[in-house]
Amino acid sequence: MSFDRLKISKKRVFSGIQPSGNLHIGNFVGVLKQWVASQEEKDNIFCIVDLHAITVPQDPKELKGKIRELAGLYVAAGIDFQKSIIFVQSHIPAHTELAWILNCYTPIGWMLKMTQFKEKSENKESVSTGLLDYPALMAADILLYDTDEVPVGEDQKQHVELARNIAQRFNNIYGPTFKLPEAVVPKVGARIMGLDDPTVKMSKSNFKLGHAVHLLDSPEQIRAAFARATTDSLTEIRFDQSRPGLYNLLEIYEIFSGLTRPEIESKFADKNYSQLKEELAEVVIAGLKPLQDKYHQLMGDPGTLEKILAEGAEKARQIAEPKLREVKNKIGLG
Ligand code: ATP
Ligand code: LTN
Repeated sequence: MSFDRLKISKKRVFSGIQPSGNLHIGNFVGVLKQWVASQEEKDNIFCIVDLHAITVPQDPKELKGKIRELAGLYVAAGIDFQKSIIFVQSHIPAHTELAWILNCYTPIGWMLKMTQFKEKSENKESVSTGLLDYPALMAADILLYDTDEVPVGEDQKQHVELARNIAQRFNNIYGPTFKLPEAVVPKVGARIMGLDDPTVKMSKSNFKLGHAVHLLDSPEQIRAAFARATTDSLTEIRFDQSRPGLYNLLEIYEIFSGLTRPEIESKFADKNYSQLKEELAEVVIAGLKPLQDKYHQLMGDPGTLEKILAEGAEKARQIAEPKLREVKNKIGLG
């Protein structure tokens, strides 16, 4: 068996993305690239968190398609299912069961403080209890697998800290049960901003034209999105955080080109914004091409993906179920 569960010296990594909306370059640089880079030295588990997606309304047919699409994108981005576990959250009932238990050890005030809940519930007529409770399910995801590290974008740090607090509280009552996880946020690219509005995070659930570059966008769509990106009325091209539109474009360029900041600044010293946007589009198109090719190849062969997900669920179950049993025993259930 190429998957070696006995290498306990490796750090356990768990992370997930919701199968809602279209994956964008923020998700790619903020998390997917990190996941792929850590495959050799870490023991990775990557989840398609479909139960989190239903905290806001979803069309059933579309959701089903999005789950497969996201699994395909994980593999196309370079996650090797022989080295890492890839699985769908709802295939393992232990996640919802532990989430319920953790709920009962989490003060409601902790949930009400979460920035994501405040943002997502703002100005909504009706908000599901699931949206408020979302971090308990995320804590269950993480704690079921004795996770050491959780690679996420900046916006999810608070949820990982909450998972840690819940774990600590449970351990204080019942003795050592859960490992205390840590969020790992990339130095560059942890928060790619919207191209239409560089004051908001690029987001899968923002469907405004020109807001994001999606991983499966055509070269024409990518060129058009960058061409209309919001900048400012100045001319000098340099990394300056007080000019958020330009800074965001340069940060994307930095990640996709692999050049250093001084190299980039000197490259664009005599160029204007539209030249930067054109070159940026080309570097992103080239950077996404291998992923897109692999994705289309994989989706043409549906059996392979089903097999990857079935194997992944089996491996995940072998870790999650004993942990859940341990928790239930400690609290007097079962
Ligand atoms: P939504 O807006 O629907 O909540 P999202 O774009 O935030 O979606 P998620 O599924 O919530 O995407 O996030 C997947 C992962 O990508 C998370 O770890 C998150 O922190 C990271 N991420 C999301 N947006 C960005 C971004 N703009 N820059 C860097 N990382 C990001
Ligand atoms: N809340 C995360 C997705 C998510 C997750 C997790 C990330 C659900 N469970 C466990 C890391 C670990 C998000 O919205 N990006």
